Amino acid sequence: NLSLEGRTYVVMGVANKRSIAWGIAQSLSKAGARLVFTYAGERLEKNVRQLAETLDREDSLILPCDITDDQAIKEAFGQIKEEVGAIHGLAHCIAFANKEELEGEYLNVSRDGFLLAQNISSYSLTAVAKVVRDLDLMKEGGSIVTMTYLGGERVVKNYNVMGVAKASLDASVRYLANDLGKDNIRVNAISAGPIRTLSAKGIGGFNDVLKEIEAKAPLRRLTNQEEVGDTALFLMSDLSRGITGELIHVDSGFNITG
Ligand code: 0WD
Repeated sequence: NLSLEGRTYVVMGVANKRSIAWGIAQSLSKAGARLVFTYAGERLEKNVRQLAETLDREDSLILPCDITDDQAIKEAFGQIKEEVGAIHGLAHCIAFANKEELEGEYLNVSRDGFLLAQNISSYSLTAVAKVVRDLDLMKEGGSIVTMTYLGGERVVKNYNVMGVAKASLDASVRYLANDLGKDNIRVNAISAGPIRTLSAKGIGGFNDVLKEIEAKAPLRRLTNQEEVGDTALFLMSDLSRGITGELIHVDSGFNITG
């Protein structure tokens, strides 16, 4: 069933109340999950603590974890193991690219900008999955969910270096699913339609993209954090037990249009 009662889930990437990670946290919390939040840096700690306080339960754990730092990842997950024992799922909702490389031609991307986007937006999933397995944190099996976007499957104007990072993230989901399946750990991606968040603001022409969705998507409307959150809930629950290595679009159907 859809209940996550008695289970613990790590949610990475809450920056503010508009964050997709926060939508996921709310869906998981409503289903009875205990949550562990990790945040990138001190700047975000207050936001995350204030948001966590609005949840019905008071046993959330809140920890820093800069995903570019292997030692920081080890420490954060080591602490999670000490405090909660086993976890049953993890939502990875983290991405970054230089703003000036999210417009114009892709081929202008710098080596540093390319590697930065890959590091934060793609490699971080693999780094976390490795630590989760090394620490045997999902010893009862588990579900890892990451966030991707259509720009990794086809050319989306201005998405550029982030599209290349999402393609690498999507491929990582398949390889990780293959590696972790024997431990009963599933790995899937949600490809969300465009949602107005802090990160989305950095993408050139974002408002035009939103208008195009409303005009062309089969459902003729935008998707939102709640819809993504509920799909994450499904992927975290036993109802999705036969699904791994998959990419599910939560985009009002936009990806099927030409
Ligand atoms: O339209 C959208 N908003 C879509 C977003 C459509 C489809 C997919 N996505 C993806 C994004 O690419 C990302 O993977 O969803 C994920 C979450 O993005 P979001 O909710 O749109 O954006 P935001 O609320 O800004 O959260 C992203 C967070 C960072 O926020 P800031 O604003 O501080 O960059 O990623 C985290 C951070 O919390 N982050 C890091 N976390 C740990 N270590 C790091 C880092 N080094 N860098 C960024």
